[in-house]
Amino acid sequence: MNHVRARGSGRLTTAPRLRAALVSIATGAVALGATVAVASSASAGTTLATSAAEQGRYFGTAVAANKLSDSAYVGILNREFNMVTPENEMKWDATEPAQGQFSYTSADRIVSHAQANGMRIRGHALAWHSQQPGWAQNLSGSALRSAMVSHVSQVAGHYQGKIYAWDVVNEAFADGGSGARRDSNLQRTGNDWIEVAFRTARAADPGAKLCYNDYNTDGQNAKSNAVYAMVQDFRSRGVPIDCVGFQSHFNSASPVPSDYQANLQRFANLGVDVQITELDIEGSGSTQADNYTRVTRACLAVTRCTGISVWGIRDTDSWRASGTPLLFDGNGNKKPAYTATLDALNAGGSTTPPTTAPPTTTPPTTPPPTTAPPTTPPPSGGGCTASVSLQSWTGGFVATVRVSAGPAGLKGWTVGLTLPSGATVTNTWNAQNTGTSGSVAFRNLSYNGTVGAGGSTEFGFQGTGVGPTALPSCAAA
Ligand code: G2I
Repeated sequence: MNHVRARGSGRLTTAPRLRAALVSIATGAVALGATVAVASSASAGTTLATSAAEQGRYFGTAVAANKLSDSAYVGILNREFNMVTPENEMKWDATEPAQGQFSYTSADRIVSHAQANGMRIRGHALAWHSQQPGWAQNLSGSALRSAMVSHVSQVAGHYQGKIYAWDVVNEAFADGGSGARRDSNLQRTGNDWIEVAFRTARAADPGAKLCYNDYNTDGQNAKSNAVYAMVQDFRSRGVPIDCVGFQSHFNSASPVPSDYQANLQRFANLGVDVQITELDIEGSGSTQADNYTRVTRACLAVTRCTGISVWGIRDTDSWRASGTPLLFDGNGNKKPAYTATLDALNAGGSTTPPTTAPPTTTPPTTPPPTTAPPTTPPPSGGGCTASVSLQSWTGGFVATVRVSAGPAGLKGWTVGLTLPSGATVTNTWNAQNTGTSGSVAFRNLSYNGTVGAGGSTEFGFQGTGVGPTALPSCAAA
């Protein structure tokens, strides 16, 4: 059975047919053989990026565009990291300094650098009470709401297809025990501003994971409980949210919480990815190193923790440089915290080797039964299967379709889907559709037709009306 890990596997409490559609739908099943248990062995990664990749994670950093001319900085960046977050360049004040006039030069420099060096990009941040341009600070009510929607749509649209995950909304909850939303001009436009931002971002860049990002939510407390309740509510109502970012700015006054891992896990259990988005830990030496170890281990222990980003490269690059919170010193030398992080990545997650000897079994003395080869033709579908996961809301949906190759692999594929009456495809990515209602066919593009044996690829589409509930068909080209 296909396992759909894509967004949209969240619970819907509306119509049963929608609920049914959330279950992975597969057809044309091809037996893929026995599951192979992969034991994770000790590895010898020598950089943060490669060691994290061996654990199925990324390792990222905040990047400042004006440092891309510093060769020492770029040398470390290119060697150690495979995800970048523009530290300030994608914020509202940077990207829309005058209303309706967009300025992408600095952010584009970072995006180009990342793309040229095989790094992915976390977008930061579309809607935030802070670092708003002056003109937005002076707006309120529906004028501000429209300006926010336009901003989210324009910026996410500009970077459509280039962003791994967007911090759609940043820091929207109050500190302390109230569990309330933070008061801000955005909050005063109405409590639904957050979900409106997420829906707008999804429409503008359906392929990006959409995250809520905050600080002081790293352990279980009133603030993180409030975020948790929001994410749970969004998932139940089909508001498109895929991930939660935990900034993880730590120091002695705000240490790594004892329930850090448990807190990541409870969010992951809501069906979202979790990411450590702005990690820095003030201090030095082995104390700092131990804290980095704890954070790294916590992420590795949570399957849906997809990666870790630190908030800068060298201590001198940090927004709080005097606290020396990063992995490299001002001269670019690796600190004990670096070695501890790398070691924790290389040690992997819950891979403690068994201490008991494996049971010794006497080999069977009778020959194994010989089974005749199956006489039934392989299931239809020409060597591929397709499964759909849906993100639905009243009046619309986003469908993510996973195409999985059978044992022969694929050189091209076509997925057929029947849409319920009244549904229309408005936007497709990573595939070309023929038809927009009724029976719709989706064909691979030039870059994703070839899929190795047992491998898979994803495409998606957005539509109005109710999303598909019928089984998709899949055929190899
Ligand atoms: O404050 C740490 C981070 C907390 N979470 C959200 C992040 O976006 C935030 O990043 C920091 C940047 O690291 C700073 O670099 O956000 C600050 C602003 O809220 C950034 O500081 C700003 C200064 O306030 C500006 O005066 C300066 O022009 O950096 C700008 C560019 O250097």
